Amino acid sequence: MTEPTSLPLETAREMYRRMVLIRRFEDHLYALFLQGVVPGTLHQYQGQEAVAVGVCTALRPDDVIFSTHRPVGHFLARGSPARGIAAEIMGKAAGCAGGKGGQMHLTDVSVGAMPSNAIVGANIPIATGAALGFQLRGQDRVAVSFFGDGAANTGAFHEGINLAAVKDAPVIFICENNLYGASTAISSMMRITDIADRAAAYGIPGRVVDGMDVQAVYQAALEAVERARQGNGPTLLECKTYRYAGHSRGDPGGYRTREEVQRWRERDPIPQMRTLLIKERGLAEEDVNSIERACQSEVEEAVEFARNSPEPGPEETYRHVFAEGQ
Ligand SMILES: Cc1ncc(C[n+]2csc(CCOP(=O)(O)OP(=O)(O)O)c2C)c(N)n1
Ligand SMILES: [Mg+2]
Repeated sequence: MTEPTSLPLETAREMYRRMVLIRRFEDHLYALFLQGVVPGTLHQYQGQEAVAVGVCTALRPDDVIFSTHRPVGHFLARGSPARGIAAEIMGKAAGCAGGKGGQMHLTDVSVGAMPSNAIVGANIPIATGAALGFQLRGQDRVAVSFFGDGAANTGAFHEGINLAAVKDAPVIFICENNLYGASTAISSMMRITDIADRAAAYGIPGRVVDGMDVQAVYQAALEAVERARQGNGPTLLECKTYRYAGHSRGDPGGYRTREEVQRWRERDPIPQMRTLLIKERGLAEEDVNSIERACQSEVEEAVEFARNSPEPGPEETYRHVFAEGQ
């Protein structure tokens, strides 16, 4: 595992906390889903935590992120409260989108997490647009687009990255290559092994990153963010990662072998970071245990809050359809 000596202990500790929070949240939601408490479906993020946390740790509060149908990890990593996310997933009025978005359409502009977009690839040109807005206003803010390997085969990927490249837009493209787009293996969708190679076609840097190593993701993201902030344009980072769950609830993931899942689980980013904090950074095991307990309580409290919250009233139906005060 990469261990940059410059990483402050507090940052490493916080990255661990956020990864554990995501894992506990997703596991808890899955259990509730099986009990019939969670409506709709879930697209879960277990296994990919190092990507969201590594990238979001490299950002400033005034930067923005654009997410996908699998947004929970990105939102928790960005600091959006677990309560609002849990309530949104349960369709409650206290949800971060007022209960009208559901699991795939989280939004929390207060932390720079723009409305997540379930149309595969669609946030790529939108993030480019936000970045061009920052550039036109002379701001040194950056936009991040998270998307999957499947999205890398959409027209929006080409259009969004190409435009960002020619305009030197301050945007970072984070491709989370988890080897599958729903049940389709990447090997049957593209001839190349590394999606990062596509960056060359747009004349921008492209890098492959170990998406199971939170510090490696953080370092790569930090460089890309600095490059964008200084006006030198976008970067494509391909994070090699894996989702432990099926594509969505109801997908048992039978298109993957047990051995493959096991191989990736052996490289789980959370125990890796736990070991590093204790063995290399000198954190007491009890400190790490207390981080984990605090995450568990935060998740349980958020879910309890969400379960006890009311649904949105009928008067909410037409709110947020048109801009108010126009
Ligand atoms: C344009 C579009 N086509 C198809 C779908 C249905 N769909 C939802 S998620 C998904 C797979 C996306 O795979 P990937 O981009 O690799 O993201 P991952 O689910 O692996 O995170 C598909 C095909 C969609 N939402 N949007
Ligand atoms: Mg995928």
